[in-house]
Amino acid sequence: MAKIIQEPSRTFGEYLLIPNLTTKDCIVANVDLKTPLVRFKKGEEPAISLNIPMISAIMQSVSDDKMAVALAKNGGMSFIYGSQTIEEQAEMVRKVKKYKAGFVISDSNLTPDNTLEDVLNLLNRTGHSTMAVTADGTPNGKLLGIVTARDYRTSRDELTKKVAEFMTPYERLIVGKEGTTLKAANDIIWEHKLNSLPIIDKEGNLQYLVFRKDYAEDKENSRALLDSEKRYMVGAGINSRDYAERVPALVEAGVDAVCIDSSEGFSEWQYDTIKWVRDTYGDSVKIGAGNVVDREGFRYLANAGADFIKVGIGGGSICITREAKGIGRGQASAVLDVAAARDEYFEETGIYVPICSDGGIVHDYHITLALAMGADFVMLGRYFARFDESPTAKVKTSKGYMKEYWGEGSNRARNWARYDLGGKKELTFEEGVDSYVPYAGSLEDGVGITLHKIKSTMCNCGSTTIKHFYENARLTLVSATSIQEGSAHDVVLKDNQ
Ligand code: RVP
Repeated sequence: MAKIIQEPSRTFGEYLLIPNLTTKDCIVANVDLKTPLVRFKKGEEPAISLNIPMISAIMQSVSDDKMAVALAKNGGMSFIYGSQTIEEQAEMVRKVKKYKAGFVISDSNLTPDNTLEDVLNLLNRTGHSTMAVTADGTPNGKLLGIVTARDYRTSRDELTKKVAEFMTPYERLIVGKEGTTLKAANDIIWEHKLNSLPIIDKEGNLQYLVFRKDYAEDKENSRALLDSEKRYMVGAGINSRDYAERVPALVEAGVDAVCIDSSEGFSEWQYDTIKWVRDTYGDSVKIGAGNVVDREGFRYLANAGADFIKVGIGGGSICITREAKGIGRGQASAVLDVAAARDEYFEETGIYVPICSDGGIVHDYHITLALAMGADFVMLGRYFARFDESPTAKVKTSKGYMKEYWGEGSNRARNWARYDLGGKKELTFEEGVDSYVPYAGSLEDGVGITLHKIKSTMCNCGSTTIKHFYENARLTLVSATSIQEGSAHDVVLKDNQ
């Protein structure tokens, strides 16, 4: 007979925190959001900790190399999407590991044979007015010149005019040599009143561009998530089908952690994937698994050896799994249940397996609630998709600027490996939608505000660490009427607020 869990499955919006005593040392500046990413034994330190409890979703519309750099700079980690070829994904990981603050790999490149029309199209696509002209049009080809907005006039020049006729040619460029420090590059920029400085290798191939505006990058961000060689840390999504080829390529590219990306992770396929990683690499490759929503799912993956376990089915903003398949659980109930299972497992085995609340974060305070309920960190898709650094187009709509955001189970992404249950290698029905999210500026600004809110609430609850917060948090369920009381009410708002 079917077993019915009598307690309804609940989500974050149904809870509020009750403040605890705020002592005088409990101030925002004293809050430390450091949190474990991977399993560790009682009394030991985890091999990897995050500096902020936020990771970005394994999605085409969220996590590429640019997002990974921006998030690692701010203390979190991106898991680069796996619904692309192994080579493309490994290349993104490599770019993050090779990233040098202030040194940009040129993303707008031309050959001398391109035309002014090509320049304008490229400008439209990337929004970058400085373009490198290389012999083969690649970012690391032989440098032949540079085109900036100062090199052409659309009112006078023919659209068919060749780049070779109006670029600033190599002979007239000031360039830096490979190995130049950011400080030295900036000195050259200032001395010659340049906007950008190409850096070339001994053969004259373009390596990087250094921009005047990036000078601030020189200053170390104290939150940055760095490996032992001071490179940004980055994760990558994998699936339970091609792991024997994908994982070695990612490891070779320098990945710090991989995570099996699946809408439902309580499966023998995940067990086999984790086992293969352990048999091949021992503990040296860190692997997350999921998603699960209950104690049974957690214990299965913890016993398999997962380094962290993701929680959540069907709560994602673009996710229609619950409608399509009738599986899932309210995100708050899932986190509470799995957190209890993690604590029980720790008591029993002395091994702490961190859990990640994945999807369904609508307001910043939902992150705080997830931490209070026992999540060690959260994974966010919609939240990060809104920022400049996400890989998708910024579009002007009647409702203002938007960024595109689509699910991995949508027809647009067609990530069959995430949803397939051993059938044909294709997406048979959609479990996600294609959408817009309101554009929200730079990641650094957005994350800064979110972290400040989380820290403020923790102070209200008398905590300066996530562990203390979880151990002492008091939550209350809210009624539908008291939810109404929570936003502005019984006043007439001014100016369409
Ligand atoms: P959100 O942050 O609410 O946008 O949710 C992001 C999460 O949604 C992802 O981390 C993933 O678990 C899930 N997802 C991604 N694609 C889809 C889908 O197409 N159904 N769901």
